[in-house]
Amino acid sequence: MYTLYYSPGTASMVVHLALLEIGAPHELRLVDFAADAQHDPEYLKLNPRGVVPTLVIDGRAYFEAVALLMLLAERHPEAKLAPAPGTPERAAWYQWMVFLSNTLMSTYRLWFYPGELGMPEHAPEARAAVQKKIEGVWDQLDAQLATHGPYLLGAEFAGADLLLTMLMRGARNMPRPATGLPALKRLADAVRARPSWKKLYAIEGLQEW
Ligand SMILES: N[C@@H](CCC(=O)N[C@@H](CS)C(=O)NCC(=O)O)C(=O)O
Repeated sequence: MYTLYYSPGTASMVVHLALLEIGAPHELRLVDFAADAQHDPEYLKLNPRGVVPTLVIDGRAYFEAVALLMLLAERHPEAKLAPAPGTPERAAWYQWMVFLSNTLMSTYRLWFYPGELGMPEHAPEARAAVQKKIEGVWDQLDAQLATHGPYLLGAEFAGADLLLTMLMRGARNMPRPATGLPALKRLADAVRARPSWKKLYAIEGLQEW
């Protein structure tokens, strides 16, 4: 049994999607951002940075969405969220998981939380720099998918595609949404058609995108 601390439509989505893809029994605990529950002292004991997701396994809490996705893929190989260990596809899977974490996820913090840049609101140059970095990653990914897609690993869907689609969703209100690029949109459409995506929308009460 897993316990996932989540907030609808946030970085916890990818872990929730993985649990649904696997069909693993799990309990959901809402972290109510409106009530600042992510900074509740009890929650901070589980997740010291006060963010979601947190996944509790056998009474022990773990954090970082991409690490949790990797962990679930490893614990449930039958769900095929990752290619078999030791294969070139597995190597590419590690590559893209870490790439998405290092490039988009870390930069999203700077876009959505200007306080992390030490400013209450973005100075125009800071906003432009963060936007440029994100858009450069979309261009790279679109080129990758156009030549080696339709999925990040080529012909086969994997957990990295759940992560990428969640991140595309996060960019839906940015000046240049990722789905404006054709190969990225094709991948997003394929992932949004999956039963896990639809089920998550129903459970988390999401509508847009
Ligand atoms: N790198 C972290 C990022 C998590 C993160 O930024 N979560 C956001 C939601 S998308 C959050 O909890 N924000 C609440 C806050 O910062 O107060 C992870 O992957 O777990």
